[in-house]
Amino acid sequence: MQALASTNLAVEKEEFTSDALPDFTSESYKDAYSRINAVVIEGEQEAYSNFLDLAKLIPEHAEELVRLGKMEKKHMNGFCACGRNLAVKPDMPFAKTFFSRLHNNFIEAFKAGNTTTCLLIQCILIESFAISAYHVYIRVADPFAKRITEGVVQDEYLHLNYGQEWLKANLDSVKKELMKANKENLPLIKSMLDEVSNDAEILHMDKEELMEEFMIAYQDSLLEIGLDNREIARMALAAVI
Ligand code: PL3
Ligand code: FE2
Ligand code: FE2
Repeated sequence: MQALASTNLAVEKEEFTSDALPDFTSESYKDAYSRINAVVIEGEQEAYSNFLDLAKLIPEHAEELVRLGKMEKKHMNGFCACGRNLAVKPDMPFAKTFFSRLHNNFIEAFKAGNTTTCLLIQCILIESFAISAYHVYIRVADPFAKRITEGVVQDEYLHLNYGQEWLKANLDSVKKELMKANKENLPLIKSMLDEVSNDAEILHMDKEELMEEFMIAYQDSLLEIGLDNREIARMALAAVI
């Protein structure tokens, strides 16, 4: 009786402890991975095209922005390889819909020449989202994907940093637009996270941990841009109200 009880306990621990690695070959893992992998591939692809657009908005930094954009293409290829390695076909239609609202907001801002909004969407929100997701994923990824993701996450800090520095240098004149763009787009990040949290859970990525990592990257960057605690708190609240 006692032996049975302790066996059950061991099984439970194996299944529910989030630091245990998932079974990368199970059907449920591959099914969830088909959407998460697609989201990441689509995110990298859109990031590439967003950086090319940013190069047009900030011609004096065009060379640097194109260089940053090319990194995104490499990231995309890396994540395509991760899917292939697990014999998973990414669900690209799902990912296109997943990004559509944020993508439309970026395109609209680009067409209107709203550089601040474009930088907030790509460099602050999307890059913080990527950094948080990749950090959490690295802890529970298969060895091949872990190696790829570790390389990618280093680059994402350069992307975050670019936006941060530009916004910092222009803060006085862009603050109002920054606040407005944040109010419109941070809630989209929150609902995107909600939308993939069940799939992420199957990959052993904890939702609270994802939110925590996101908030760290996001708030750190706002602090670096030069906003004060009250302004940062006000901006972060846009995610919950
Ligand atoms: C820009 O460099 C990259 C844009 C990608 C954004 C991806 C966000 C991913 C959220 C999905 C949550 C878990 C994924 C982790 C797995 C690789
Ligand atoms: Fe990237
Ligand atoms: Fe990036």
